[in-house]
Amino acid sequence: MNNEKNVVDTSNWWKNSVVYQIYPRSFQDSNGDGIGDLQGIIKRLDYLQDLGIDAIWLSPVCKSPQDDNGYDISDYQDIDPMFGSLNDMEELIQEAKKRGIRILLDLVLNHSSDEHTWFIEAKKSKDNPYHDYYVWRDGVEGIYPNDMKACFGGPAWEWVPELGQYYFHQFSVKQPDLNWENPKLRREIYDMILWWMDKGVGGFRLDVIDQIAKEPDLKITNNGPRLHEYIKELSKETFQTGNLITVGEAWGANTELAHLYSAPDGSEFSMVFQFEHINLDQQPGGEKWDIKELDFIQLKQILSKWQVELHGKGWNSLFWNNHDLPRIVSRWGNDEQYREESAKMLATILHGMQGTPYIYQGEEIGMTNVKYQIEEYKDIETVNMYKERIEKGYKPEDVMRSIYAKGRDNARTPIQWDSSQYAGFSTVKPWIKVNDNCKEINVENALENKDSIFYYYKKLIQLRKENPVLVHGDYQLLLETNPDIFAYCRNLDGQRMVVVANFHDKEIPFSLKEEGFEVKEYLIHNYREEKAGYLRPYEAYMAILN
Ligand code: TEU
Ligand code: CA
Repeated sequence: MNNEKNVVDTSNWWKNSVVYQIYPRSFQDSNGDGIGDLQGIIKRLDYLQDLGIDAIWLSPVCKSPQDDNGYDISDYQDIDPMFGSLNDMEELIQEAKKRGIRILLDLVLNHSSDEHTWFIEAKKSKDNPYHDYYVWRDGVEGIYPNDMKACFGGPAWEWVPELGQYYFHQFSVKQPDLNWENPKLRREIYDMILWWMDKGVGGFRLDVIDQIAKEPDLKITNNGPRLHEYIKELSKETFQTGNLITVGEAWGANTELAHLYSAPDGSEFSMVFQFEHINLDQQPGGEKWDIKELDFIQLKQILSKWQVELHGKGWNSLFWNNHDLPRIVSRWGNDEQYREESAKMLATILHGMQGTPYIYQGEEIGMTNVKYQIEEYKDIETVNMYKERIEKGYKPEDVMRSIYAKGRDNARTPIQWDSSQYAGFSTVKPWIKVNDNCKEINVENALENKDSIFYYYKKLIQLRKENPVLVHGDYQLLLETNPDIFAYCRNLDGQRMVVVANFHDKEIPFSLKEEGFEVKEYLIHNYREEKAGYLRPYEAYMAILN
């Protein structure tokens, strides 16, 4: 076949790629200390190659006191001994490459650890050359520069008595914000990134990148006035010199901003993670812990808006999960009676869209949320929030309900490789408790069952490689007001594909024919055959139309 669309466009290799996210401390322990590590990842590369993914996004493995599980970096050019060494990292990059897999690093550039030498120096005196690497305000102890709050609780300002100054931190006290206004700091960051590129990494995920241009005096956190100026400079000095995939985390993105972030001229990133759909089960004006029922029609509208508005003008990232979010099968699927069906249904909706899909570790076997005792939670966000809300007088059972629904540790329990005591993750008690359901839900079982969620994901990844309509086709939402069905078309050069999904646990009368469509070929289907005139609970498929 000599179809122009099938010519591999290597400069945009990430357009038909699927990225798998690894949270290293929970993936695979190799040395029996109960914490996942780089050698553990190397051991599991064959599994990932079998799944068919193109790249791995590694959550941070650089040197860190682990106040926020590595999102507090004390040396950007070294590996934390907990995870291994620089040699292990180089081995991982090479071993992954042999299997056609690229390694993306997580760049945490908004803040460093307070144990970074930059900060240790910065604290020494106001005229230390590193002082201006961070954000300081003169003041008086106890009278904060303003009332800004940190993401993980408490004020966003921390007093340093030796200097008579406060430093600004959007996250924990141990995560001082870096001062992007300082060109010396920016240059130092670019050199660090070039050093990693030289080691052969395939790209980067940029942590809270929309917060680097903060203006604390104006109480601006994300989307600061100089944000895109900084990103364009960063991109030009680093990424644009390589054939990389870059994805910025941008909680404050809307579709217009995404046109800048993911501009086809490559002036910023390949794409961004946006969170509009992720916030839909949160009470307006509340925090993520203030939960409400998902409005399904709104979910369809939001995801469809992003599809339509970025088509030809930018590029979407597609995800339900990451290390900060609850497990999607528990959140918007059904993790009991219809775990397999609903996990596949959610995957079908996402992988049918235009953009680069991300699979979070364990999603491909339908791992679920957990309900632990409060003492068993490790995440700084969860632990601090629990304390804060209990002090404010919330009922413990209500706080726990929020944690079960939204706590970040839902995503951070060890990967369930088999049914042994510690799920094949480790030979000793892991740093965080294993989900009890590892007896049934595990990789070993998934690989033995040809109808498993694992093989469904494998097929979805393959379909993106084989069907240009999935990569390049435009998007059109169908049945907009239908309260149960998520359906849309993708079109490319006269070829038409349809995705149909029943989002709920009841049978819905539905016939594609009556909607005026005729199936030529099913590409994938989470039930063995059709039931004429109906969609069964969580039934979903992709089909090429006549
Ligand atoms: O998360 C960004 C962020 O804003 C989170 O605090 C998010 O609001 C929260 O997790 C939602 O529950 C990034 C990283 O993904 C996260 O793991 C880090 O803790 C955070 O930045 C600080 O680096
Ligand atoms: Ca280990």
